[in-house]
Amino acid sequence: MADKRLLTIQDISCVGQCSLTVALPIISACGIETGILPSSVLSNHTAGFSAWTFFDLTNEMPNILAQWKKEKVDFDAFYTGYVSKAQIPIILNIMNKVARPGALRIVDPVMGDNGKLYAGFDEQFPEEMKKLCNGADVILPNMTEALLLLGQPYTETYDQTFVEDTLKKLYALGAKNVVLTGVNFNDGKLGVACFDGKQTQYYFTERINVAMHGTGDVYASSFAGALMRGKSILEAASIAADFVVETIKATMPDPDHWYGVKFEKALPYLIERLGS
Ligand code: PXL
Repeated sequence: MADKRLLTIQDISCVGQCSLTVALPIISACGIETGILPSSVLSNHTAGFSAWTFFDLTNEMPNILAQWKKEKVDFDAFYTGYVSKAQIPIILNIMNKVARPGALRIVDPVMGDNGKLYAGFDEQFPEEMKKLCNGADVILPNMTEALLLLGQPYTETYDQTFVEDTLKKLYALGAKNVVLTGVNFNDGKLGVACFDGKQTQYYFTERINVAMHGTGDVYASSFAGALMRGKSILEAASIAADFVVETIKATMPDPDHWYGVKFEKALPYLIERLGS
């Protein structure tokens, strides 16, 4: 039996500890072979740096697919992150063409945070992102992305009824499971809400009151790795939440480290949590 192989599709931000520079090491540390399809190359990410270079790799995607088809390359899972509007139909095609039977689709609808779209994404982007969510096995939006997908205004405060209503609407976009991240009821805890179309399950950790960049990518990567290691959705969601807390704690002593989290320091914790 061939070992599991995952393909992650997102940008290379050369510096900044997000997207592929986070996903590749984390999923590999989980013991899962990780192929990459870079969607673009940036000098650094777009949150906090004053400027960046951007090289679009959309045109290379069909060439890579054609070559993979020749080599009979295929995957047990796909995990998508930061991609552009024009790439979504191409990615849907790639996922259809190089999937092993039963391949999982894990979609992190990376679009924004704190109520705002990331620089470079336009108002039409969420409409296209819905197409990637439709048919996914798991989607992992934060509250900003959830409300962008639903065309609803952003809100900082909400209650359990609002969260569960949001989960139902996200599920109706055509994903089998919804993992809503960054859920907080202003009670000192931060967590995730998982919905499989029947029940909602929550997992909370302590809320550390610092905003750190790249934690969404660290979360989705460790979730994908744990899921591929055979954990259930709730287990993977919980392990990923605890891992993110460890990465934040590893970063906090160094206030100069503003652009990302020191996830490297917490990899032994993640490996330990996954067991043998
Ligand atoms: O972490 C999400 C992300 C990924 N890639 C790039 C980004 C961001 C968030 O700002 O700028 C290039």
